[in-house]
Amino acid sequence: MKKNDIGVIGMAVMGRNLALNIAKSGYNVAIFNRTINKTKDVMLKCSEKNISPYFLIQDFLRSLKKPRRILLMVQSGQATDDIINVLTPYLNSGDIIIDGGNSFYKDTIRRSKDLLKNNVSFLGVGISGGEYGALNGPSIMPGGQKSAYDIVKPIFKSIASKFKNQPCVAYIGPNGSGHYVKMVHNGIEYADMQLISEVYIILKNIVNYSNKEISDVFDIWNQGELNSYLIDITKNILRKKDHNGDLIDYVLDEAVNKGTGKWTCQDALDLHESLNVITESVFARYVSSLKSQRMLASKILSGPNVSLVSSHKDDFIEDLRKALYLSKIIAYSQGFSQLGSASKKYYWNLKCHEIASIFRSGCIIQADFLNQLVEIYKYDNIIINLLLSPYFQDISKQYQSSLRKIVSYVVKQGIAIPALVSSLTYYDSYRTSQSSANLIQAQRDCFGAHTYKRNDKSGVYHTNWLE
Ligand code: NBP
Repeated sequence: MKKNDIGVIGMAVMGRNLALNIAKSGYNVAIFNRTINKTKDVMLKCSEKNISPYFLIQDFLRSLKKPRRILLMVQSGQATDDIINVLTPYLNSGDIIIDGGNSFYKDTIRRSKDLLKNNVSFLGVGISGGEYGALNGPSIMPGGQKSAYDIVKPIFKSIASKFKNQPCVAYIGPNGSGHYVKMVHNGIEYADMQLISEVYIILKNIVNYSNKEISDVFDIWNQGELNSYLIDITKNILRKKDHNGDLIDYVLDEAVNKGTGKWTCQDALDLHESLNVITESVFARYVSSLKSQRMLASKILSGPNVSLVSSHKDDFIEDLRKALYLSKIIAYSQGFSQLGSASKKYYWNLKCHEIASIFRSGCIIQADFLNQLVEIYKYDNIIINLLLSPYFQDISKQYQSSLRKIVSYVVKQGIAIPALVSSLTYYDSYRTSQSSANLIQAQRDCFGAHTYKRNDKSGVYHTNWLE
């Protein structure tokens, strides 16, 4: 009997679409799901000849070519450990487990170590692009043993999205690095989405534009330097109708999250990375989820009346475009700076130009401006901050006053724009040669004898400040 090239476990939306994508690429695929009805449902709906369903894990594993390649597409966390425990007794030396879920990178490091004891390879693979990407071409971020990656590479290259004919997959590095890059990718995604949603609320509440007019603005912006997948889908979302009018007006304003943004921020704190744009974007989702409290507070707490932009609308919208672009650059700078720190801490040797390069198609944060990142990192993989590269320096010089104008105008209107404000705060903090931290050091030394350094001579000092 013909053996399968790969097995996919987990027939929810991502697993089934990846299995179909792999089968479309000409590979024989075995599929398995804990609840057998989902496997039956895939078979009912798919016309691919080279997909075979299995209802017993032993049959599924027996059907695979050796070394066996098993792609897990199950819920991250306990479910992933559970399925690995189910598989472990049947695995042989050389078999490869590929975790394509959004697993926490420290879990990946642990699982990798555990499985290696039995000579089983473990790849922690970030897969981005949602259900559409899974079916038609995702961006793939594989981490783990290079020798195991080389065995699955042909499959990944066939199914990945293509940017100018180049597959959006690149070996990221050892153990948890692939999942780490996916985690930070998701953190950047949170910031990108939050920034776009702040621009939407400004156009709606301050420019007084209809959804159609806002959509038209995004459409125009999408033809320039802001061109990206997220702007493109936003343009389309704002045009979607239902029987009551524009569907967007009926979507409850409570943003949900699955935790990858939170992990990115937690890790940034450990690495001492200033990740304020992404962190504020996570907090913004948390505040949004307090809908009933917000409804109550809206009746109790006061703020200014919104004064609409009536004259110079075009100038205001152009400032808004520049503010969005500069803020987006700052969010990506922060995310990539975090990748640099993690790379140093874990000795991953991350190649930022390759990471930016595989983000250019198939994934949620794909954007034209990633071409700039690729060029910058090709030239200097360890640039201390993207804002210091000649290209982004230039944009910052030209656009910072627009960001400033937008932030000050909108804050005066009492409309919350945490990500735009954080971008400007970061920008100004980063370019300050003399900050207020001297006072913090003095306070620390005053109440806790924590000592301080001086700017006029070397050494460590303590002063009895209150004497
Ligand atoms: P879900 O994250 O909703 O997971 C559902 C799958 O996990 C089902 O197949 C379910 O089997 C299986 N599962 C669970 Br729950 N507990 C299990 C257990 N103890 N043993 C075996 N299987 C178990 O599916 P998804 O949205 O397709 O995502 C799959 C993975 O890909 C996740 O890690 C997710 O974070 C990641 N991801 C998702 C997206 C996206 O856009 N959805 C994008 C990128 C990455 P059952 O049918 O028997 O309950």
